[in-house]
Amino acid sequence: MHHRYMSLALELARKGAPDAYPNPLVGAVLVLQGEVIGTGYHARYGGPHAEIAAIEDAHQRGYRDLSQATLYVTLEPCCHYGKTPPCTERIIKERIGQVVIGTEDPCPLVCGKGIKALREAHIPLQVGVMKDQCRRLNPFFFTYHEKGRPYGLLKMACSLDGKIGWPSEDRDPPRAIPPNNQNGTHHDKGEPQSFSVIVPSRQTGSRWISGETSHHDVHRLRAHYQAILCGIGTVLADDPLLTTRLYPGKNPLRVIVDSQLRIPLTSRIVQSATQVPTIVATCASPEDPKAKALQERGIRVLSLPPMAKPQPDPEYVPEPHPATPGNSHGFPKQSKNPRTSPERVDLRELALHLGKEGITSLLIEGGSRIAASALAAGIVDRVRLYVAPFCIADPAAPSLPHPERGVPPEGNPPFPIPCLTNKAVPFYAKSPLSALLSRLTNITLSPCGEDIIIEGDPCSPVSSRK
Ligand code: AOF
Ligand code: ZN
Repeated sequence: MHHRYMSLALELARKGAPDAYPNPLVGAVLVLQGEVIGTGYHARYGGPHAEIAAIEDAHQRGYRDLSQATLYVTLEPCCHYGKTPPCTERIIKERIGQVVIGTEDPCPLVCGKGIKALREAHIPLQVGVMKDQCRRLNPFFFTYHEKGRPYGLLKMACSLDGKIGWPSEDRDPPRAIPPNNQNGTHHDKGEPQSFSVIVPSRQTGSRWISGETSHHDVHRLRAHYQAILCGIGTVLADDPLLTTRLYPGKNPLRVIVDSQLRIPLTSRIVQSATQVPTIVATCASPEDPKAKALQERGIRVLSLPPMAKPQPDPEYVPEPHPATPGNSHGFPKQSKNPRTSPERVDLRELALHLGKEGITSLLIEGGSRIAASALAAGIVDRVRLYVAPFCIADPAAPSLPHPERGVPPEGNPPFPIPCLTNKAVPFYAKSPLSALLSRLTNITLSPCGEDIIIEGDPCSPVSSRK
């Protein structure tokens, strides 16, 4: 019985996204003698809380006496004055008969104190009904309060063979057209396609790997996130805007990781910084003339200490990857020769800093390097891949990052993964996509136009780091 009403409260809560953010999504249901007499959810940041909305709804429907009613609420009622008065006071004032709570509120202002206040008012309570679902409803809110950093979603688009772009000399290739459909009609309207190696055609299309539907979906996703992180490599290569212009929603704070302040003053990011809040995170000094020039254009320059470097090793020689004996083109470790690699922004410090500024959700977009660094820094809670239905099949094209070994250098063959038979390892089994997928858990698949969205949580040890 409890499950039925708590499920309804969960369903209601979801309607609050994205306008309730960065507050949690919360739903509430009032039940009297088996009948739902009031429902509510936290619909917008700064607006009434779910419990209050449900109480008002019951009153409007003519139910004034709630002393026999049970309130189901997905999150512990608050007991503090924030943008609204404490829900506990209202629950006590209304003399609500019983309260069933999904999960405790991790916010230090509440955190058990709401439950205590209701107990002290002698209101019968049940806590922890559908606790897991109620926690999973708010990954941003719980990650932020429990880890002190935003929830990180790493989003990338790739081809079936794990390529995230075309070789650098071919920056503007068209979207792929299968070889049996070279007359330019779109492949999702034609015959079922065989998944042999499909060579991108140069006749029509755009430079996007993912399709139009995925492109829209990314803009929708951006509207749900408070901040978006991107590396300078992507800014230099694509000159992106990183806004939600294809979806009605708030633009996230843009955070560009640019350790050496290479961002061009003519880039679209800099040009639009007076309209869209933007941070450039760097190892350069705030006194650097380039930092000053950026600040004059509306950018916040955040100078962070560089990532601690491993001690320089005078005997350093690049190691071939153990899986490719004798192959001097194996993956290098993520940091190259420590004597020559430039200072890099510590993404973990950056995430903690964003947490201190109240950022609860971070969409990580960008190239293989930023993705590999984010995974290694333990700031990725979920990976979301838009997988396009073709292969790029060009060894010189950049690939997805290896979850542990960093970025495969362009031009090198894909790494082999262990194979149970002695047969030749099929092309896909060698793909960086399979390598990344093998390090994800809780995988979900969903169609997105002609692409497939694959999501998963990075396995420990990467995700277990706080
Ligand atoms: C509830 N019900 O529907 C929500 C709660 O600034 P305020 O007043 O909106 O308070 C925000 C805090 O209240 C938020 O950090 C979280 O701890 C709690 N959210 N509590 O009882 C609700 N949205
Ligand atoms: Zn409240």
